[in-house]
Amino acid sequence: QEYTGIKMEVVEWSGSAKAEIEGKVGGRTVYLVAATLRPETMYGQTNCFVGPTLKYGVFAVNEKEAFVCTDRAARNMAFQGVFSTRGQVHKLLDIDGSKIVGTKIKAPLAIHPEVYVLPMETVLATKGTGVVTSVPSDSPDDFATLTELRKKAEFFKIDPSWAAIDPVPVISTPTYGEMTAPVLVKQLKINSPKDTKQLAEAKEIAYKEGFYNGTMLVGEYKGQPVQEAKTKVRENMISQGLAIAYAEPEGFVLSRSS
Ligand code: ZZB
Repeated sequence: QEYTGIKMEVVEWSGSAKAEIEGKVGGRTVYLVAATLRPETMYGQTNCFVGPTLKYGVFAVNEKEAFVCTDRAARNMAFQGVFSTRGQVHKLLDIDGSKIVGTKIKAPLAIHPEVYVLPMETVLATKGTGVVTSVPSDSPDDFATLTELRKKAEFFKIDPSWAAIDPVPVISTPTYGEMTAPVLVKQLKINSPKDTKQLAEAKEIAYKEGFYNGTMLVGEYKGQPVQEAKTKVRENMISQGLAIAYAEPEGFVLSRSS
């Protein structure tokens, strides 16, 4: 899989992360790196997700920057020329996903430029970077989780203001309009992030509809087909230093049967 790793710069650490990080990153700018297959949807980011029970590391990229992702992703990055010394991982510290929740970060290209990190129980440690940027307008998983978090903020130990940004229309499709994911979640009667079977089906439909029939509603490629905008947005983000290329051989993704 050829992912785009979106660099989400930390603006303000959560209280618990601040205590852990203090004095350990040597003045580096720290980014959460979110693996996405839909770079053209980045205009509609409303938050970011980490797995609350997953373990993350903060890894030095060079003297100036550090990335937050899983150990597994850092090892892959080391062999893709992401870090200053090829093949070498320089971990600055370990940190639990639950402690990163509540951190305020920048969301590159997004209409809402600053968003918060929220917990998502279905984030897989075996895929991507373990960090997922959230686009609830076009990702059924993101919409289902955001809806659940809003309903039960206290249970999930989040401040409701962290989940306050509503889905933003970024792509229009002939069948589902400007809110592909919310429409599919309703049509397939998805009530919670635990409805994994229907969510997998919704994701498949949303991917196909967006890719083959979607039109950009915002941004530099407004009015253009998603098929054309996708690679252009990706390349622009990478050349502007807002994202990195992050590849993952299919065979490494243990959770997938295909
Ligand atoms: C933003 C986004 C916007 C995404 C969208 C999807 C959609 P795949 O096909 O299974 O590889 N993702 C990335 N890493 C993880 C992880 N570790 N655990 C769970 N989910 C993860 O799926 C890749 C997509 O799954 C990624 O692209 C990411 O969410 C999420 F409008 O990033 B995406 C219809 C999907 N729409």
